[in-house]
Amino acid sequence: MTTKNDLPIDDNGAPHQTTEEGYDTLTTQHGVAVSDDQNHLKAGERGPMLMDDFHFREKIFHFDHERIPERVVHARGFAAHGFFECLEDLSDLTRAAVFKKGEKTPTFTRFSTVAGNKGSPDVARDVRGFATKFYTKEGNWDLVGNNIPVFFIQDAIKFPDLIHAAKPAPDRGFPQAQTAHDNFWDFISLSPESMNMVMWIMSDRTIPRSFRFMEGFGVHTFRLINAEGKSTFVKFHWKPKQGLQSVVWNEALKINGADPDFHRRDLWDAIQTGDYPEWELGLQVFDEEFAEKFDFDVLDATKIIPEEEVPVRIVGRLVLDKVVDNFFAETEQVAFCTNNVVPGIGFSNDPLLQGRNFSYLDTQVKRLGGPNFTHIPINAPQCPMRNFQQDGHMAMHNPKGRANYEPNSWGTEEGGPREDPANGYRHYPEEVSGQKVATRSETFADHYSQARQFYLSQTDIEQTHIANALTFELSKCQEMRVRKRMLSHLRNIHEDLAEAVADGLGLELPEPAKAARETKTDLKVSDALSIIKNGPKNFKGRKLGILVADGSDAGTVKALQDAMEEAGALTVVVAPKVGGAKLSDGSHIEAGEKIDGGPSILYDAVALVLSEEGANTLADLPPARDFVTDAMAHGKFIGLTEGAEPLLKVAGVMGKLDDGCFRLDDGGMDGFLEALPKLRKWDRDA
Ligand code: HDD
Repeated sequence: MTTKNDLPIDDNGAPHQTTEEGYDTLTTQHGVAVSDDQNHLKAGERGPMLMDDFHFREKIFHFDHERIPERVVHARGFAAHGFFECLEDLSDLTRAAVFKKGEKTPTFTRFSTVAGNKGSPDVARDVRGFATKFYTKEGNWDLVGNNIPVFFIQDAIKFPDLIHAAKPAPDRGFPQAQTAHDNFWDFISLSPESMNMVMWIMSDRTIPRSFRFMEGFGVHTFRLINAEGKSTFVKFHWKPKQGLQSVVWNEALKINGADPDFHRRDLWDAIQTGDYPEWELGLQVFDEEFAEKFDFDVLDATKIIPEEEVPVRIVGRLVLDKVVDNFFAETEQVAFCTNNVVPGIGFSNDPLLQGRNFSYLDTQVKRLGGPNFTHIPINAPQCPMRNFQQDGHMAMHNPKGRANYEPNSWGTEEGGPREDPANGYRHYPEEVSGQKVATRSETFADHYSQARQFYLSQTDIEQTHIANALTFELSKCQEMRVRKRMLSHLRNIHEDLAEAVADGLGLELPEPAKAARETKTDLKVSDALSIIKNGPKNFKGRKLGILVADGSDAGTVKALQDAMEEAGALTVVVAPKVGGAKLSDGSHIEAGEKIDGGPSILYDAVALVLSEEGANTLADLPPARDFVTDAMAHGKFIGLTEGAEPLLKVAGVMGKLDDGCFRLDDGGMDGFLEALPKLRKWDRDA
């Protein structure tokens, strides 16, 4: 080993910072250059370790402390930087700078699953978190929402129970990242307030195709407050420009094995290829008068306000255009707090929101180790931050000078900051009165009407998916009383649904559950609640898997690649060998995936561009047969060439080809490309 004890001193007096080979010099945390990072210091070549080895001790000590507690919920997440651009002047509603027309505010958005731990698969059936930190000129505003506009419970005091019931059972430590177990459905079936949410979580909303193709919701009613102090109620909506899309359950199960990082990889790839995902921010604004006459309580987080009743007004856009530099520093350490609001935005009395405002700040102290988590760059505001809060673990910036209190008489130069009654945050001076009571308002008591409305607003296929999901989940419950109790609730939502699930479980229908309040049957269907009715208009941002082998037609492959490029979609070439294949014109094509690693579940549509020789080679490979049977079973549009026949035969789909399958070499190319934006041929019973 070369030792570098004689580091030359450079011009400004600091030791040379590069090695002889030109690398930056490795140093200890204290800046001391390291001479040997391969062996620890010992007494003799084969002797015991010496305590003198401060580099070894520091390195191992740091490693031992690398982990921090994972989030108690939403542990698995993925985040990206971006910006929010306000497209409308909202000064009549709010004084917030973030809502000045043309204002661009830097953002950081973290998506997450709720129940699974940090290492759980991305496509678990679960609610997705959709949390955005806006680094506004007036401080940080955190909109900590989900991809579902309602929640399981009405009062924050039930949150620990809900999460305990959903997470692995305390005695056995499983099941992981799933709700298909007795504890979850036991709690849910004993909490009728969760029935609207149950409809949402049993729909395909909880198995999104990607973070990019899902909506986000602030859930609660918040307040906007204008410069005159006038308050208007608001609900926040994120609408993906890319349209809504989910996978089907059987796909989800398989994706979790094939690529547990499916969602994070998707977001990373989209941003890295410059296809920046975008959402519109929509507001539902309404006043006290509307709140008074609305069928439900606007403070009840288990209810929506249908878009048909209060339209969503689009006011801005969120663009995610930069991946993180370091996952831990940013994605892991970002600390969202619902209590982070800015002047012009305020809280309502939603009892869930009120409780959250305590929980988030509290949890960050546990997770990040102390009160100075706001000093971590990802959490620090990007506007001036001055106060007299000081000291504590990891304090990065304490108040300078002599004054660390106010009032003081040290003057404006040395005396530090002061409150600003004219511009500082003012809480909305809502009048409140009443007795101190621990009680649930009667206005929260209708638990079934909106669940029924959600169910009725779905297309047939979506209704079937809800019934199938409930059947699956309840069939994983071993307790008959849990299954039956759930069926008794379903009867209050819709008889057809209850019957379908009872039939799927092989059970008799029990008596309907006793409802706290009668179910309204006359709520209007809301198209906004369906995924299929809000799908994409084009194939942009989607992925086509092209299966090739030796002899595949070069012209067809090229035509598909060109068409996808023009559509803003990606193609992935899948071949028997990752080295690629030799095409019909003698050219060589690189493969993105070897067939074993590129199952059709990873793509939105597939093309089998095969020569007979190639199809025969693939027919011998089980993953190639699965590629085809899965694509058929999942309702994918399939482009194919005549040569693909031998593979189709062994995959057992030859006689089942339908009008979702297009002969690319026989005039079907245009039809295939036109079908793609529909994403699936639903009547194939996917
Ligand atoms: Fe929560 C994290 C969303 C109810 C307590 N929550 C967390 C995250 C999201 C949500 C997106 C992850 C933030 C991130 O990416 O770091 N939570 C919601 C929504 C709710 C909700 C939309 C209902 C409308 N949450 C809720 C309640 C409580 C909490 C009622 C407690 C009383 N949530 C937490 C928490 C977490 C959290 C324990 C865990 C990690 C964190 O806060 O930072 O404080």
